[in-house]
Amino acid sequence: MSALPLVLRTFARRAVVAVGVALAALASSAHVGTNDAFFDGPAGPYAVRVSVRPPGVIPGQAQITVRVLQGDARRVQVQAAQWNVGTKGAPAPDDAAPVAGERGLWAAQLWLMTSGSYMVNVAVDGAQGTGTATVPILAVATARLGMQRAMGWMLVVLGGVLVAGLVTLFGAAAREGGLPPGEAPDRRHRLAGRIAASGAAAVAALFLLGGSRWWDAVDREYAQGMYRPLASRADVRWGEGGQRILRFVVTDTTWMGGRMTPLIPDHGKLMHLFAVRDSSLDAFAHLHPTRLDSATFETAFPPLPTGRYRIFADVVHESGFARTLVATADVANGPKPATLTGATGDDAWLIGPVGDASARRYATGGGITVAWDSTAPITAGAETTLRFTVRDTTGQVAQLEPYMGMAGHAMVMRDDGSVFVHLHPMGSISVAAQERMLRRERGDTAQHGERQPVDTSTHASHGPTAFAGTLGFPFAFPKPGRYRVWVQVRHGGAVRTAAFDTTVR
Ligand SMILES: [Cu+2]
Repeated sequence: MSALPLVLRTFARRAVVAVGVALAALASSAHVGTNDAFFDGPAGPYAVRVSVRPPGVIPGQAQITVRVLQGDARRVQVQAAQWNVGTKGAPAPDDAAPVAGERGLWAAQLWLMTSGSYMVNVAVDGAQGTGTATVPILAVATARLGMQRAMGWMLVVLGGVLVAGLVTLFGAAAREGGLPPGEAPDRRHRLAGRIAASGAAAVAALFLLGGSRWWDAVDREYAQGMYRPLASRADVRWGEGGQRILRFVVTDTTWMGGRMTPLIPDHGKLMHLFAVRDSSLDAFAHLHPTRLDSATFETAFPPLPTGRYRIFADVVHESGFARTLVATADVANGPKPATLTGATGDDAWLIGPVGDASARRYATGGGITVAWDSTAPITAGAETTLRFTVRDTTGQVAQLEPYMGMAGHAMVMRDDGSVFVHLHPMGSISVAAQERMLRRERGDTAQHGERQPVDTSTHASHGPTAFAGTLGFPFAFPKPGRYRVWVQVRHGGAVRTAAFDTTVR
């Protein structure tokens, strides 16, 4: 009989331990610190703004809002399809519900059953006909739900009552089952009752033990499937000819394990790497390393001052999975930076005091200024548009050239590095992921993008050749704190970088 209390005690202890971690969220997700997806663009004849907040636990429900900015929508439908299954294999679309009192705003929830890369199809139907937008999202488990203390104890008590009832039942049945009513059990019957009760207790104990093992196994499997940033490292060394070289290596074993699909270029580059001087945030570079082998990337390191740098490297897998790799690099023995800002090709950097990041208008040098137009206070979790106006030497709104196919790029970082997101006017989604998904929908099932010629058609060579100097980036800051936002545009052939500080409440 001693096995039973023991099992009950371990079960109770486990339930109480589980309580301690009410919701142990990981610090990091696919972008760093947030996994929300924003898309601003066309759905056929309609202009829509789609936001998708994937669940932190899988299976879970993604929260979707669709704002029809232009056009008269009567019906909005949403559908989530896994990247490798496509729309054909996906569940039927769900109707989004119009949000009361909000014109053109629709909301829906979609179940995501397994982790991975999904496309969310948003179909709009109305006065202008029908149109669809495809938004790539990532479903990754970043949190683990614990049991509430009261619930744990309630289950322990209920389980105890059940086991006690079972033991009593078997004991009574063996002791008194064969006796005529009113007759007291003799020694033999009492012994039989005790044996039956012990047997029942032993069986119950085995069941509890098995259940506990199963529970642990499921929990372990979930924990293993949780998203975690891949281990990477970076260093800066002197190369030949006095040029500093940044090397970025993905050291995680899963990277080489063959479980991931190959990388595809985004904006024509396999990797977009950002280096930010730690804590002071006063030196910034946006670089594009080339790949030496499957796990090693290298690029020339610009003349930034010495110090410790946080490195964020964006890559996109063929599955549409866009991830940010994180590392730190110590830069020693640097030259005294000759210029405070510079660019070669698509790479650009900025050192501290070019402009005043605490002001609403930033002078990037060369007479080009960038102003942050929105003045309303920003709250964590609230969807917003970061609006900027670029002006040229004459004070007029500048005409911008495409910078890697886009009117502009914005990088948002919390001062402690716990949030880092790379945005475009079309949102936070990866264009490469979106294009790959649309192409797969059309029946292009090439699985090994790596062995295909590198796809440089990715809107870098076609698409608009000029943009107005007014930019809007849809975003929601995931948590309060102090942030720095870098905005990059191309004007007169040169990449210009502006920096802004902001506090999110
Ligand atoms: Cu880039």
